[in-house]
Amino acid sequence: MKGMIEMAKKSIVDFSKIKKNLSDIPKPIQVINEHAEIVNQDIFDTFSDEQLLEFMKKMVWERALHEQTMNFSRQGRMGFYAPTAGEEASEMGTVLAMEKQDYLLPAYRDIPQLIQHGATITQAYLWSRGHVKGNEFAGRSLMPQIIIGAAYVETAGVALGLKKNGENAIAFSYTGDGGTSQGDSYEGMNFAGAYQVPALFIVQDNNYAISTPRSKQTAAPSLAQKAVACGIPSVQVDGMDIVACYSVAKAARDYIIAGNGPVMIETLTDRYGAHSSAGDDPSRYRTKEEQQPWLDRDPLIRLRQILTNKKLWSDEQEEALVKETKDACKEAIKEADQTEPEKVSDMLKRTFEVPTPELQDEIAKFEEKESK
Ligand SMILES: Cc1ncc(C[n+]2csc(CCOP(=O)(O)OP(=O)(O)O)c2C)c(N)n1
Repeated sequence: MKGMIEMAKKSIVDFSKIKKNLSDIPKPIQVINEHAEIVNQDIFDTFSDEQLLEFMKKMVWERALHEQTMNFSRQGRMGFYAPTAGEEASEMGTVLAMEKQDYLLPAYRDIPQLIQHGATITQAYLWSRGHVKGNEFAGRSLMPQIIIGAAYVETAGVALGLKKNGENAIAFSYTGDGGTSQGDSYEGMNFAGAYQVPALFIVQDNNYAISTPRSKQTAAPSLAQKAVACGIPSVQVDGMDIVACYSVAKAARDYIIAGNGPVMIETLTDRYGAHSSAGDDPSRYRTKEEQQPWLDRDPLIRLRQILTNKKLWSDEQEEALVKETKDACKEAIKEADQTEPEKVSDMLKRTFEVPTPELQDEIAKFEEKESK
C-alpha cells in the first residue's frame, strides 16, 4: 500500500510541459508587414497591379462607408450599427476571395461584406433601423446575426445543405474573439467537422469584446486552436494585411470546395473605435498607449505606400473615391428615409405561417387602427 502511494508521487505526465507547448504556434501569415515591406515575394508576385488596386479601393470604400455611416448615427439617423474602422483588410480580404454562389452568414460587424456580397447600402441602413426590407438581399446571405457565435451553427446547417445538394459553393461566416467563447461557436464548428461540410469559419480577433480584452477572453494562446478540437485545420493571419487575408481565404476556399471539409481562419485585427453606435466609451477600458501599435499597423497605410511607390495610387484618387462613397451613402439614407414605415400588423402577420386565434385578433385590431 505504502509502495503504491510512493509511486503515485512520481508523475506519469508533465502537464506544465503540455501547457507550455500550447503556446508553440506558427507565426501569423503575412505578405506585407507594417513597414510596407514585402515579406513573401512569391505570393505577392501572384497579384497583378489591377488586383492590388482593387484591394486598395475596397478598403478605402469600407473606411468611407464607416465614416459616413457613423456620421449618420451621430445625427440620430441610424439604428444599431457596428463601426468597422481598422478591420478593412480582414473583412474585404476574406470576402473578395469568395464567389457569388457562396453563402454568407454575417454578424452585426459584417455589413461591408454583406454589401460586397449583394446587399445595397439602403438595405443595410434599413436593417440597422429594424425594417424588414433590410433583410431581403439579392445575394446569398442571411441577415446579420446579433447573437454572438450563433451564425456558426447556422453556417454548419447551410453548409450541410450545400453538400447534400451537390452545389459548387461554400458557406462562410464571421464571429469575434468574444464569439469564440460562446458554446454556439464550438457546436457549429464541431458539427461542421463531424459532417465534413463546406464551411469557412472566420474569427476576427479585434482585441476587445465590448470592454472585455482578449487577455480575459480565454487562456488559449490562439483562437485558431479552438478549431483543432473539432478536427478542423486553422491558421492565424495578419488581419491588417489584405494581401495575406485574401490569399489565406482563397486557399481555404479552394481546399474546402475540393471536398476536404471545413477550415477556420483567425485574423489578427483591431477595432479602432467604440463597440457600437450605442455609444460605449472605449477610453474607460482601453489606453491610447495600448492601442497605438495597432493604429500604426493600419491596413490602408501599408498598401497605400506600396501603390504610391508604384505610381498606381494618389491622394486625388483616394479623395475622389471617398467622396463617391460618401455620396452613395447619402443617396442610400435618402432612399431609406423614403421607404414606407412598417406596420405593426405586417410584423404580426410574419410571426406565424398560420396565425393563432389570439394573433388574428391582434392583427385585426392593428389593421383597424392603421386604417384611420
Ligand atoms: C449570446 C450573446 N451574448 C451576449 C451578447 C451581447 N454582446 C453583443 S456584442 C458582444 C461582444 C462581442 O464581441 P466579439 O465576439 O469579440 O465581436 P466584436 O463585437 O468585437 O466584433 C456581446 C457580449 C450577444 N449579442 N449574444
